[in-house]
Amino acid sequence: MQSGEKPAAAAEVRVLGSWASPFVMRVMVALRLKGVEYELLQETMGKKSELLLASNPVHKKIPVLLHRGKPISESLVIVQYVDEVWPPPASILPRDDPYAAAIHRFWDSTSTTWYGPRV
Ligand SMILES: N[C@@H](CCC(=O)N[C@@H](CS)C(=O)NCC(=O)O)C(=O)O
Repeated sequence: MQSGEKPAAAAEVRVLGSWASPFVMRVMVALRLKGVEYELLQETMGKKSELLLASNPVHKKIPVLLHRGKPISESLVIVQYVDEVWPPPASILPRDDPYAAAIHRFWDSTSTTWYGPRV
């Protein structure tokens, strides 16, 4: 591997984002909890890249997760995807209790509305 080249695992998972965004932070925390290697592609605030516009044409916002080139938008949708794709032992939502998982999702989206992302 040449210097500066990313390992194959990180190349599979890219996050379009910025360190300054709590929504991006939520996605990075989820990936780290799962031990998933990823590459952060920094977006410049106020200047949206062509990749961002093509990957999230509906909202044109960060974060976007690119998994093997396929884009997923909205931080809570991304966290759920990460939880489903990368297996336990680390689990973000309760797997064996759909009611408990629904309550978690309720408070996650509600706290985002009230205070911004908590996780
Ligand atoms: N509901 C979205 C919110 C994402 C969001 O608001 N991202 C901001 C950065 S913190 C953004 O991209 N703002 C640019 C814009 O509004 O054009 C999520 O949870 O991912």
